[in-house]
Amino acid sequence: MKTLFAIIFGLFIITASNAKVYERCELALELYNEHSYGRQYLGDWVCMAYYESGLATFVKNPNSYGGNDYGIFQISDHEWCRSPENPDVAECTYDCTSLLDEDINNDAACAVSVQARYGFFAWSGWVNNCQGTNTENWVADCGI
Ligand SMILES: [Ca+2]
Repeated sequence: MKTLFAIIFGLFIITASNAKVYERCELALELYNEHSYGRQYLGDWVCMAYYESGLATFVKNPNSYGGNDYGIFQISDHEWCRSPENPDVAECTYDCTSLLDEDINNDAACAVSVQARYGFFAWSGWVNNCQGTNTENWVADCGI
């Protein structure tokens, strides 16, 4: 349902701007080549991002803490980025709005911090759809 909402919302936004939606292998290659993500868990990253955001960089959804989750990795303003709803605690130090643009450099860096603390259990999209599956299928044909 969340993904469906993200896709519908995304289609609406795309008509209004050039906001970016990644292809599956495009994301895998960028995380691997430009952000030094390990090969072993690339499938988990792509699967998680698919179910969290539909691989769209501009998705913003309400979270259970009264704030929002932002961007392709749906990073929360509860702990990680700074939003009007949660202006103080921001371990990744930057404004949540910077997680909605087409440049995923800071998204990728922050997601590593989230993953280091909680593993992929930080993301319900991963828990509900990717955990226990053969996530390698998401990147097996990406040539890496
Ligand atoms: Ca960004």
